Amino acid sequence: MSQTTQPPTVVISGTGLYTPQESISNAELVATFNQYVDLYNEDNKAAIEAGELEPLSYSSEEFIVKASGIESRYVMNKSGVLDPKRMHPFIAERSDEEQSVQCEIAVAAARDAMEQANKTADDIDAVIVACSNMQRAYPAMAIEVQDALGIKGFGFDMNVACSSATFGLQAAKDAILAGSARSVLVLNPEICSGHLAWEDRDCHFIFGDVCTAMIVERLETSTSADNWEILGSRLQTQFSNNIRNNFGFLNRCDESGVGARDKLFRQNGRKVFKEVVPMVAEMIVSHLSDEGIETDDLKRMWLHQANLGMNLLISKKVLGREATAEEAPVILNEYANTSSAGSVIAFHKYRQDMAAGEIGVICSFGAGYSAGSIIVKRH
Ligand code: CO8
Repeated sequence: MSQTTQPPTVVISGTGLYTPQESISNAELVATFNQYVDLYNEDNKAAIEAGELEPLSYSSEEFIVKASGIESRYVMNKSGVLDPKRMHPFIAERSDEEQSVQCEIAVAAARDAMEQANKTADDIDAVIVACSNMQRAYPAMAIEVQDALGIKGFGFDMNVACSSATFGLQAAKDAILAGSARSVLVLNPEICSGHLAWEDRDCHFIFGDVCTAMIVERLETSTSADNWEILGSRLQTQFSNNIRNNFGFLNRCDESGVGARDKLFRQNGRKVFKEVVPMVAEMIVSHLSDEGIETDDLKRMWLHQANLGMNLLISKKVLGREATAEEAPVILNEYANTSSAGSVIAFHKYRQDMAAGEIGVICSFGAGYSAGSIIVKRH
């Protein structure tokens, strides 16, 4: 007679957050942007009057809050972004012997998560750095972080844009289940300010910088006071050009494109909104149903934080009614869109009130398109 063994219970046993010290309000952002518009229109007066160039238009605080729900964003450097003659952060290059900026913020978030999970470097076998943009091509950011923390084992980078954290979580869970690691550190160091076109009114307000961290391990190895069992994970991708950034190592092979607008983030926000909302709502509903969970039993949705209207619509489609602020917590008002880190910030900040046995979903969506749903239960 064959005996079936239950797969081990995999948990998120700790989370960490690094928040940059500097923050930019919509009022500050718009004031700088409008000064930039005045300078641009003055510099290009002749071409604009000759009809060869379109003048730029002002941005507005009212528009930003109404269209997105964003009120401020944290950044690694404020003075560069708020200089109308510069319009991007100052982040000094460092020598090969110094710790890189992205590694530094990842280490800060990692220490926070390790403390919460009661883990030392010796307990961890793998580091995954999962985010929208890596600071360099190689060596992998994850290997630098691994070295900085004194973790043995292995590390690798992965990029699935805004869904990097959920994809990283599934990769971590799978590594634990396969036995290739006892405990995995997943990091999302998002320095979005470095690849945002601050001169473009359509998107200059959207992004902020942050880093999140998670520890994933077996329940039986956890000594944390706060364990979240991963009941199931589901990932989905569908190719779309509606969110795109063409920055890459082949750029220099065609000088005509170097520094062109397409080498920074750009999107067709309306289309993204329309196409991604139903895709994500259907994914959560079908994932819950396949796991045998009633939507009435879903206590919380830690959704990707891109747009308030989007989150209100997704949570309404999932629940069949409007979600309360507790059911779908919002952090994008303070942090803006922090790409893959958004849903993890929400999970980090808004879970302590939940009781043992209560269920929530960490959900990401963004460029690719890519979407991820991780259903968790408080242990
Ligand atoms: N101030 C005043 N007016 C403005 C501004 C502004 N700042 N910006 C645009 N307008 C104008 C437009 O020109 C337009 O005018 P008109 O009607 O005359 O043409 C009007 O306002 C309406 O503009 P939109 O249609 O663009 O406005 P929306 O209501 O659609 O709002 C949003 C725009 C907020 C972008 C919205 O569409 C949205 O949030 N969509 C969802 C996008 C989304 O979720 N994207 C996910 C991207 S994140 C991701 O995948 C990670 C990528 C990697 C990270 C990159 C880091 C840099």
